[in-house]
Amino acid sequence: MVIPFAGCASDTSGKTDGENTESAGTANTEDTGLTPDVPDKNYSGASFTFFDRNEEYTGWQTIDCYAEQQNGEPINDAVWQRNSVVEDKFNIVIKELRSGMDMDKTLYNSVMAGEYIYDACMMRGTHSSLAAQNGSLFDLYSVNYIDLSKPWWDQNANSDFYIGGKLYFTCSDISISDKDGSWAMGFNKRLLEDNSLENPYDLVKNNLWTIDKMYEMAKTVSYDLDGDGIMTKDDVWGITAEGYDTYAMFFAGGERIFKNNAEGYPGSFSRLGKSSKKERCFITRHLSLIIGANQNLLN
Ligand SMILES: [Ca+2]
Repeated sequence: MVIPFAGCASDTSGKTDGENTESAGTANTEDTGLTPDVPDKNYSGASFTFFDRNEEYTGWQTIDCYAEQQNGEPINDAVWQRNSVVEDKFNIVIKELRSGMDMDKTLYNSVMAGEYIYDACMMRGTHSSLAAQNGSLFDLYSVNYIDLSKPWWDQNANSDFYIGGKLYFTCSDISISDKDGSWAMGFNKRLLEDNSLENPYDLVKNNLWTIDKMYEMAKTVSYDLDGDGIMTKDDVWGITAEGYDTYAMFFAGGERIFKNNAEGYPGSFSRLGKSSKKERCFITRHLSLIIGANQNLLN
């Protein structure tokens, strides 16, 4: 899995109307009382350009901001329909430019050159934070017509990415990438039964589901199935995972790298920061033991 992507808006002229329009023009007839509160205005055919990830991102290229034409694929066609409605409503032309793994550099060079060709960027978290630091992005709170309190903005992302009284990037319903990148944990019921292990659902309900418990259960079921003395793909593993799962478990456990102080700047290192060095080592070691690349970790 991948850390949820941040949708980064880089407005160039205060005409950021295309952001809050996901539901516009759809067949949704339910009146939620929610409106984007964007004034009717004719932008005389002005362009609004998304800067998106290209095929270098394999399964994570952007597919939710722009569609060239309808092709029968549901997401593509929904995007096309949404953009068409917005284009007609505001008399704008929605465009897309794509880039590979150097998006932050491409954006930076463009901004420094005064080109202002990108209006909104869909970049990975690392690129977003670099772009925020090098001055490529606007503070979303300063952009006209973006109301970050609306429910289509991810309030957790707004809160966690807020720094120094500014928010340079966040997540919203415009993207499905963060939903595609949601972490989930499954378990093998037969292995649990065969090993007379506790029911994970009950452990969760009773607030007893911990990293220690998961580790203990995983060790119980892991064994050298083919008896060759080493653990390989042909054996029974208590956990299979990939590297980024470490981060997911870290954050899902309520941990944060830092928390802002009253002035809105990183001021404390929440639970990890308050814990002793010994405790921090313990947590890190456990996460590494469980999720790490060591092939023998559960042997
Ligand atoms: Ca083996």
